[in-house]
Amino acid sequence: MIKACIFDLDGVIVDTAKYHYMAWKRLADELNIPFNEKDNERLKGVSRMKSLEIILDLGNVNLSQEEKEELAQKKNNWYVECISNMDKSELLPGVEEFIKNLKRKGIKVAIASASKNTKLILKKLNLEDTFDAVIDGTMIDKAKPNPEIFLKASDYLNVKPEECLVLEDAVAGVQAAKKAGMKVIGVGEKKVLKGADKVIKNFENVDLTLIEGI
Ligand code: G16
Ligand code: MG
Repeated sequence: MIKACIFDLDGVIVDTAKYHYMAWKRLADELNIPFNEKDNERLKGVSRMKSLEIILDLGNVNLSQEEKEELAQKKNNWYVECISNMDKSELLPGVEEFIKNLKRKGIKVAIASASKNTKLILKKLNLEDTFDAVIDGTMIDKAKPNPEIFLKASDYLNVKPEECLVLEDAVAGVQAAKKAGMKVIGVGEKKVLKGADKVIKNFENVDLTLIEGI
């Protein structure tokens, strides 16, 4: 039986990917590296530094650790500027109602996001007091597809991994959840999120029957 649901943030609760893209695109343009929306798919769910390395690879650019840290910081400043105007209207359709229904049933809810800006985003969305646990990029050493972030969430919630259900939009996230021994519902395209137990397009018209018998 499912006792807790662990939500990814970007792509599940809110679409911050478009803001990440805007900031990365600005940096890539500045570095004269060709970078488009298709390339951007590879950055989803991946850490900030790993994302930068993917972009530098596209341009065959080699930099020192110090230079990379400077660029990652620059991108993050632009990104934070982009999300500073975000509000509740940017919540993905149906997800807030779904979370409310889970809580009414006594099912615990958590966030597990690679983003180091998770707390800021939850504040902007007015969701800072909604979750029983929030595990973000500042609290983990190993990024998805490593299961660390989900195991930490199950630990904080005091719910066994096999009683946790993860909701994820990224392939790396689905793999991480499976490695953690959890059930996983993919949010997005069935053909992309092959490893998930079930896949939904979004949370519109989704009720708790989704998690029954999973
Ligand atoms: C999110 C995004 C990733 C982003 C990562 C780190 O992960 O999907 O594209 O690179 O956070 O973000 P930041 O630069 O804010 O630390 P998730 O796990 O919420 O999908
Ligand atoms: Mg995601």
